[in-house]
Amino acid sequence: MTRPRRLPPSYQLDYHPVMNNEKIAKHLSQLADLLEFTGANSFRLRAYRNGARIIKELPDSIASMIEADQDLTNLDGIGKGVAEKCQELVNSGRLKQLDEILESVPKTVLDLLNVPKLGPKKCAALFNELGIQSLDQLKAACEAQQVRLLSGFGAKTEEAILQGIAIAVLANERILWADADKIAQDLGAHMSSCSAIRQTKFAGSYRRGKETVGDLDLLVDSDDSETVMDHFGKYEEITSVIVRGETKMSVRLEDEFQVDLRVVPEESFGAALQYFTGSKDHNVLVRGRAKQMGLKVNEWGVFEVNDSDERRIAGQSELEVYESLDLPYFPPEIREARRELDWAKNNELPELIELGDIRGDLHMHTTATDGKASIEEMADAAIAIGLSYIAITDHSQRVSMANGLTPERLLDQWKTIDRINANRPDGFAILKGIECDILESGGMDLPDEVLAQGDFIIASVHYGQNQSRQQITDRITGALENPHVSMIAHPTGRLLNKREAYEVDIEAVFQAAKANQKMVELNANPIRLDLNDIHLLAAKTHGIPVVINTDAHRTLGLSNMRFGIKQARRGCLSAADVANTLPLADFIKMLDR
Ligand code: DGT
Ligand code: CA
Ligand code: CA
Ligand code: ZN
Repeated sequence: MTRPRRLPPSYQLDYHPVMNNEKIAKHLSQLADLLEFTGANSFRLRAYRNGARIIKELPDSIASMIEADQDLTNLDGIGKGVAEKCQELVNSGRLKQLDEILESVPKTVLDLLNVPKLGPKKCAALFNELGIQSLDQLKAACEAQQVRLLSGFGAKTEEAILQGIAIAVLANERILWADADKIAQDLGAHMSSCSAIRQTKFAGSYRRGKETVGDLDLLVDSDDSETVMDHFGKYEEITSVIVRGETKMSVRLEDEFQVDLRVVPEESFGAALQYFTGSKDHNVLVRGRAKQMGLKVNEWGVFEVNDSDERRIAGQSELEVYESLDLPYFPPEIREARRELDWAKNNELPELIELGDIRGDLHMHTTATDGKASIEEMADAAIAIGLSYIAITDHSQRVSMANGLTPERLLDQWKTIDRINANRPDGFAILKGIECDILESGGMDLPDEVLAQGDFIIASVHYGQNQSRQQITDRITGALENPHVSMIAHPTGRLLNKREAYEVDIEAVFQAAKANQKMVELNANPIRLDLNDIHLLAAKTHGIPVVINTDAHRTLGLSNMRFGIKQARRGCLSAADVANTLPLADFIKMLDR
């Protein structure tokens, strides 16, 4: 391998910490996508896409490997071409080839790739044959019925594209909470080295734990806004400054993601935090309450207003703001103007679930199907994070592309689990489970006499997601009527920013779950978060036990539980509403109902 060109130290410092594996992967897959628009040969595209996938999941930093002069081509699936691109990225922060393509292909074509079911090939055809460069133009072309004329498209595809544009537009505007969290952690760390700052807090939808976040709202408690803004401006991920005022500054990071900074004095910090946490509708209720009491509340504090002057009675802490209005402290996740004010009035504010309440994780995969770790490795990782039981729930045979389990392989796996359990001295339990598909025609993918031998049977819809509302609802309620099924997984099938929920009558699902004493899942994968917050509150109201699961496909996936907890809190769930907060014996009792 040729030695990477050594760059002046300052230049390296600019890029090394920034060019992490995730970014390298993103550049590579963008390069592949854009090459597709130029009609490049597919062999190279595949190499870049594979490289991107591998690098994204690599535990070691590519930048450090390059710095240590290690040969990247020793990594499985990384060839000379990809290795060279990595070097170029780490050394210069850019890819010359990518810059060149962008001179003739506008970057907005990449937005087309966010339309569900529109792969790179079809997007390239739209660009090359119809000159479509953006979602707006795509919409216009669909409406003018031009898209259906292209070979390989047709009226049905055109219709589907038109429907998918909305989700693609949204994907451009909002990012997953988990991705916002990465930015917040990183930016928070950057801000913490500024000595002019007393405290920082992220407010807005991020603080409320909303499943997707439009922009980040950063509040800083300081008397020296110039120093704070200078420091903020040095954050290495900033691509442009939108506006800088006296105490406010807005910037864009990569992909146009916006961060709003506000510097506020100590005596107003709590009021500002309350105001900018929102939601807007919650604030309307709070202001209404203040008005009733003859008070005024804004981002500077709570004030008594007399004819000529105002006197501040609260503002330094959020708690103080709420207390001055005779209100309890509202956890940010429930500030959505749903029922929180009524609950407060009746002293019924729920005590929300916390990560530490969780004792088990009942949905995960192993190397037997599409997981990356063995049963024992998953168990050890679960023990390490403090769980006392798990269920191993690989896919069933219908999911052939994930090597789904036949009855024979499943029964074998369960024997193995029995053996592992028998040899464990620590009391940790592995439940024998399966994520059994609900077939397109209805009914379970594995025979009853097999399911009867398991401890925790999950029913899932993976195929036939385009069926009618009646068909899908019938399939799910049918599964809930099966005596061996314990829980329905990711009940609506939505993938945030990627795929709408399938058509399902969720109320009918709840009725069936209730009638058959079954559980419903809150899938904690940050792209699923399924059930959503509104559904969760409905499930709670029906008294249907919710199970929060990670659906982990590797040991690290078990740590996704925290995303599920955020969502559960938004759904106003307490520990008592969530079955996997129970000790094992009680959980099993609940299964045996
Ligand atoms: P996002 O960014 O779209 O995910 O949602 P938020 O809730 O973070 O909204 P954002 O960033 O526009 O504003 C942050 C908070 O500031 C919002 O939740 C409530 C407060 N806020 C902003 N503008 C207004 C306003 O015009 N009236 C009131 N009452 N509150 C506002
Ligand atoms: Ca925001
Ligand atoms: Ca904002
Ligand atoms: Zn699964």
